[in-house]
Amino acid sequence: MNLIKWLSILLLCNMLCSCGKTQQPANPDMEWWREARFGMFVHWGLYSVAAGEWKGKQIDGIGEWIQNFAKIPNSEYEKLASGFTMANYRPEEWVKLAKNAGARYIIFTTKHHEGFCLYLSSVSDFDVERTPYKGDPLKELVEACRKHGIKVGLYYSHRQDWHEEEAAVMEKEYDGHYGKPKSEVRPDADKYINEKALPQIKELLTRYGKIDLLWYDTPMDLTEEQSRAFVNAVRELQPECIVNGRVGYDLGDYGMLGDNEMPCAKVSQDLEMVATMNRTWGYKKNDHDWKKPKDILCSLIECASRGVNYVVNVGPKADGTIPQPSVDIMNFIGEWMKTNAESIYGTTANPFNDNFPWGFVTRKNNTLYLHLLRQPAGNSIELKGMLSPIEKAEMLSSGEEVSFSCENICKLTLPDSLDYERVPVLKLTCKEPVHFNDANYMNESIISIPIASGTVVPGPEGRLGFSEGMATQNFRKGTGKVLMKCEVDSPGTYLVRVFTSRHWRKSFAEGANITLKVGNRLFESVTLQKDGELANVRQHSYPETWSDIGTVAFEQEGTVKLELSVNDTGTFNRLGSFGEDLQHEKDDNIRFLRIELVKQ
Ligand code: H79
Repeated sequence: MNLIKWLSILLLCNMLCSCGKTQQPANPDMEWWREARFGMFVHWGLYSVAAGEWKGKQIDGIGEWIQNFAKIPNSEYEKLASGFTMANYRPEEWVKLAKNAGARYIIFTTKHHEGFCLYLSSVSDFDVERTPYKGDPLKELVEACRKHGIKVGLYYSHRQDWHEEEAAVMEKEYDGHYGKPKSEVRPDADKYINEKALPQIKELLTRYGKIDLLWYDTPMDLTEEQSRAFVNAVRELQPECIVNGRVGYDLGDYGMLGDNEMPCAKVSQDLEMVATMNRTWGYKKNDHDWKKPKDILCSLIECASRGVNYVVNVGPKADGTIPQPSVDIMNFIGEWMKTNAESIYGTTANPFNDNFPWGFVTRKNNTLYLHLLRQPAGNSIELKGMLSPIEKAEMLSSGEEVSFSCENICKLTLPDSLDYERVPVLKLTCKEPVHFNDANYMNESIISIPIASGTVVPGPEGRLGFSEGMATQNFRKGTGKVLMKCEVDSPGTYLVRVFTSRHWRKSFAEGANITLKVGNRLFESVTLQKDGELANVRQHSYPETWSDIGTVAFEQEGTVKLELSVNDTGTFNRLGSFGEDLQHEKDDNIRFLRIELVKQ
């Protein structure tokens, strides 16, 4: 082949490759994000000035929604800007707080639903220029992040903007919001998107250097085309920037969970859980309902054990100080991470199906990390699904060796003096990448069977599935059944306990009715009762409830099959933002989490 021919082939290849690139921009590398596992959210805006109070009245609900909840007209809401002093704003201190806690990225609200920009925008004058602060808080924060090696995530509310009439979402509007009656408001989402939202995204992605993550929120009624425009803007300007799932239509680089929605089993895609430390994202001076530091740490661990990133929120006050309980929580996590971070960063989910009663498991190649939330019964742990011989067992923080034996079953005997308030981590090293059996076994008298460990058989009216957080979805009469199994190694009588959860705006459904087969025992047409609700970090967002439906006796050891179907989803009361009953509705799904067989 002559040189000219070679060159023309090369040229052609080159053209083809570059064409391909412009048509289909490559997805960003998720490496740093998967490795990170832990981030810090910052909600800061004019709502931080109101601090949950309007005209001397406490306003219920999440603080950053105060304009909507208290029906504040823009002309009045704008006045909050003069109180947004940021007088004690020390971005480097925020970044150090995140970094010392072990967070690898920060997500900062550049514009929340209120429409106010926490940076100097040329597109809108509803920005920090209206405050007493001289400077660009975003620029300073980004610089501090860079200095300390923290990745930069920007929150931008791309659909809701209560400052712009064009962006009006009619069901949320009130008379006088834009200085005129609701009937005269004329929304034009395209105009808002083209003239404010997209130009501002462009500002954010061109003025502050490298942005690592764009965090959109509440896509609501956007069309797929509109959502796509928000993704494309990022791909064009910063192709390495990750886009979160809430951009809409599954177009982001990872999936989405609800606010404060903890997954209930290991997940099957990249996911991130965002969580509050109390009941609000934006600062509220009277919200003292703080989760305990250990609970927040355990949420981080639990998320990691499901293969999910955990992003915890702080809501600074208008002067820039972060509430002390939040600082204490971050420091508590940091103290733990100092010696245990290896069990979080770059790990993947618990390889076993078991929900261990003593805590959570993460994994990295040849290593398993057992996070001990409480002392295991008998001070020992049996890892029944473990197939790889253990080479070494030690406490991660101290290096203290832990004795074990792996004959039939791997059994570990823990040191006596562990402080479970500090969540010790047991590190198990194997010679080879860990092999395991994903059957459901009994631990401490409970066989815990995640519904997501089962297989789905579709029904005449469709196919039930699993939500991102691995609760059942679309599960009602006619959408099929779930087949599960467990291993019974101790014959006897077991109580059958069914766990479901609900959205916090729904009451527990009345008349939800299921059929469950456990081995040879058939529980036919059982109406679920609320026999108890767990008091855990989920109780304000997706409360978990159990129903005891009866007992079953196993005469011998062996594999037991289970089969679950729904006869009726029941009805629930839709609760308003403030807990009031709004309407009575038929439910369209039962969110099953797991079944427990509890040895009697
Ligand atoms: O920024 C935080 C929240 O303000 C934001 N996402 C996190 C990260 C968020 N905005 N909207 N939503 C989450 C969905 C929730 C909507 C609700 Fe409501 C607000 C439910 C109750 C109050 C709107 C008003 C729907 C019902 C009443």
